[in-house]
Order: sequence, then structure tokens, then C-alpha cells
Amino acid sequence: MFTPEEITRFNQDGYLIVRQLAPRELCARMTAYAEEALTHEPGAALGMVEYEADLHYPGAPPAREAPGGRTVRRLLQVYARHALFRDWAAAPAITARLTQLLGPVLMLSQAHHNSLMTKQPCYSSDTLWHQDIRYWSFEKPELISVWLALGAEREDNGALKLIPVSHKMEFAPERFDSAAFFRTDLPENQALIATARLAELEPGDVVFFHCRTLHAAGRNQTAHTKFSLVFTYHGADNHPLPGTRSTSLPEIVIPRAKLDSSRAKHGTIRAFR
Ligand SMILES: O=C(O)CCC(=O)C(=O)O
Repeated sequence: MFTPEEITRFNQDGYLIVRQLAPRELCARMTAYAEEALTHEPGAALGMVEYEADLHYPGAPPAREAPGGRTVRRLLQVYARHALFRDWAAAPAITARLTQLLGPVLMLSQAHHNSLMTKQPCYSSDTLWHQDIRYWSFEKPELISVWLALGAEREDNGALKLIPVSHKMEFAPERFDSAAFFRTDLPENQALIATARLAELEPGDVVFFHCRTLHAAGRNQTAHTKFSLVFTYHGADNHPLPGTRSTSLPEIVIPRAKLDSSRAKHGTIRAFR
């Protein structure tokens, strides 16, 4: 469970890092799955991978036919791929904490994230400043992503950078470009970006972050692929809007976590209230 102080910090900053939530052995097994998938690309034919070249982010190969054009940026639909990921998605270490923030019944959205990021050397790209809410259409902007580092994450291999408190800020539409990236040419945006914090992570560390928290990440400048697993959750009282991409795949109802005695101690304090 989160302590009341952690919930206050999440609500204040829009993200929270919890160290060593996943065992190293689990991280190693997930990494082995990803390495195998990158070697054989089993999901490529089914559209279950995303290529760097398709997004055209800075640093990405210009086309799938270009050198490095088959560099996989992430393995998609990991919930459906393997029990390793399904079990993690429903692990009490995650879900007990999320119920404190999102309410008693948790849903996992398969329509974005639900992926294993594979930030590879040579051909990875810069993810510019953005809020993840751009990926979803829900009744309320109340979704939380859970980012599990499977290896060390540092600035030089493209660790996340997050801007504290940005989830509470209202931004005029002009502060974003046409692709919904937060513009870096505006002095008021630059001032905010200067407050960003780097999320340096060890394997097993988890970042919980709000869907309105501005974040970015650089490309991988090391010789080793960086692997991170990301799922996104919302409360059952927050529905995806019909006819949008958010309803393109079934929502997963996450079984209720078995709560330990610390729940009695800390209680349930919902965020977003
Ligand atoms: O690792 C990265 O490049 C960041 C990914 C990201 O922010 C996203 O997919 O929303």
C-alpha cells in the first residue's frame, strides 16, 4: 500500500517512484521474453510491434526500408502475449496501491501502452514532451500508468523525465504543437521544462504517473537495449468514450487485490478528489 505521505506526493507531483516493487528474477524473465521477441519478431505480422520508423520521432530511421528501419520501439499488446505480463498487471504490489488512487474496481486499458518498450541502441528516438491523455478518450482524465524498469534507466539510455505538478496545470492549446507535443520554442514552456526531474531507475523500480503529467525521454546512447513494461489503469467509474480508439480493444477488469493489514492502518484515500 501507499502510505498517506506517498499519496500526498503522488497527488502533488503527478507521479511517484516506488523502489524495488518487482523481483529481479521477474525482470530478467520479462527481459528474456523481449529479447526473444526482438530476435524473431513474432508479433510483427500481426501488427503487434511498433517500429521506430513509423513514428518519425527525432533520431528514428526515416522509413522501414531505411537502415535500422526494422528497429522495434515497443512490443504491443503484452497483456495478451504472456502470463508473465498478465500476472504482473494484477500483482497486489501494483493493484493494492492503484485502488488507493483510482477506487475499488480497477480496469486496465489495452488500447494504449500495454506494451514493453524496447529502446534500442543506434536507432532509437527522442520522445518529446507530452501528456499521455492524448492517447485516450475517457469521460474523465483519470488514468494512471505504471512503468516498470526491467533494467537500469539513466539519462544516457533514455530514462523518463517528468515535470512535477504539470498534471494540475491548465494549458492553452497553443502551448502544444499539431501533434500534441508541448512546444519547446515558447519561453513559458521552457521555464516549466527547466523544472523537470529525471527518473533514474534500477530493475524492479516502478513509476506511477498521472495521464496529464508532462514527460519526455531521450534516445538510447548506450550499447544496450533498455526494456520497460508499461500498463495503464483507470477506475470502473471512468468509461472510454464510444467510437474512439479507447474502445478498440476490450477493457480488462483487474481482480481485486488481497489486501494486507496495512490497509487497515493506512485506509483508502482516493486521488483525484
Ligand atoms: O521511453 C520513451 O521514449 C517514453 C515513452 C512515452 O513517454 C510514451 O510512450 O508515452
